[in-house]
Amino acid sequence: MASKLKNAQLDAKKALEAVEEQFQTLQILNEQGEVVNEAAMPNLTDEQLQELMRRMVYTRILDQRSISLNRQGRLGFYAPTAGQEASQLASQFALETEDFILPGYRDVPQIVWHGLPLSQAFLWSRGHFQGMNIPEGVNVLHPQIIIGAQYVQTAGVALGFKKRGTKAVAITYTGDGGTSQGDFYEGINFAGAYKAPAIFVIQNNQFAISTPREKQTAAKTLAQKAVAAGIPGIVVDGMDPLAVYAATREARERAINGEGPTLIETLTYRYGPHTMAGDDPTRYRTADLDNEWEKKDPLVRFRKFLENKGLWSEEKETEVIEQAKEEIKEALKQADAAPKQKVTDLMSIMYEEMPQTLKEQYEIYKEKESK
Ligand SMILES: Cc1ncc(C[n+]2csc(CCOP(=O)(O)OP(=O)(O)O)c2C)c(N)n1
Ligand SMILES: [Mg+2]
Repeated sequence: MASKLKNAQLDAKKALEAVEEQFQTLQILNEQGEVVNEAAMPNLTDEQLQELMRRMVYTRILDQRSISLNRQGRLGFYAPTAGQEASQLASQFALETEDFILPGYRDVPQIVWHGLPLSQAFLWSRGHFQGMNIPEGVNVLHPQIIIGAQYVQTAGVALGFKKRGTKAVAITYTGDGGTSQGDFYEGINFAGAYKAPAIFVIQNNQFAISTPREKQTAAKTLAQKAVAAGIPGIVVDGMDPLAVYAATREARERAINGEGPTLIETLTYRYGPHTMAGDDPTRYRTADLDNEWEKKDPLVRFRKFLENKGLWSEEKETEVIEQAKEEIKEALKQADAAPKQKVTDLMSIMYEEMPQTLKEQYEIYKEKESK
């Protein structure tokens, strides 16, 4: 009896190892910008490849400007994005306009490239209600601060698409830390059970604030968590825009074809602090680790790849940088022109029909604000 149990334990361990071995990392472009996996190469035109690079360069500038604006007190909440451009932008690039993005707090670039005016992203950062007033036809929610909550909402949006027969997907993002939350499991499980057209992205940037990935879970990969939900999971090199694009595009096709959700783990790194609210990464990350990841930089490898094809140049890049700076300046001007937020604004947008208790307070504040 005892030995029988021992064998069963051995088998369970073997079964786990067999599962874990399946989760190899998909890479198409190596650190030198060379194609190492021709078979997985996505079908993108030269113009599309250039556009993806343009967006990555633009977003790196947006990150630098946002950090400095935050330091000047001209932006509020900001979670830096440098290092994560391939993971964020190549996954958004694989979507269609009708697809719906449910972002986390670091995922502002994806919703901006999906159509949210930059001035509104700035207003969201400032906590201004106009930042959350998403224009008609822009299929995004404002970024979620509660870790993992967007995973459950995504299952719901995707199920809505399915029930209405809408050929669109709902995509969401969380971090490595987010995969420890109950909402993460509830979201992928529910979407799996109902074959909802969802794409769940885990941006594994190796740290949840200061908690390293190894302390987060005993699982060898985060993508393997898909197995328990009965859905496909894949690990991709998150510093490789082509791998991220290919994996997301394939997930989208499966979802649209009624085959249900996919979980994608992108291996990536944030170069900056967790947020601009006082985090100091030198207290939990070594310079060696930073250097190791900076060598994998998505812009560097994609630039090399495009230059080799004669599709990118220094002049082109300078042009993009200048355009980004100009547009950021203009968007900031627009954000500055928004009316000062009043307490009555917050009350009046909260309810269609205001409760009596609030109505009384509303009148008090209206009176105060009129002075
Ligand atoms: C439910 C919940 N618990 C805790 C927090 C505080 N918090 C904010 S960010 C963060 C770490 C998240 O790390 P990860 O998911 O890896 O995302 P990253 O910031 O690295 O992109 C925590 C614990 C929160 N916002 N929500
Ligand atoms: Mg993280």
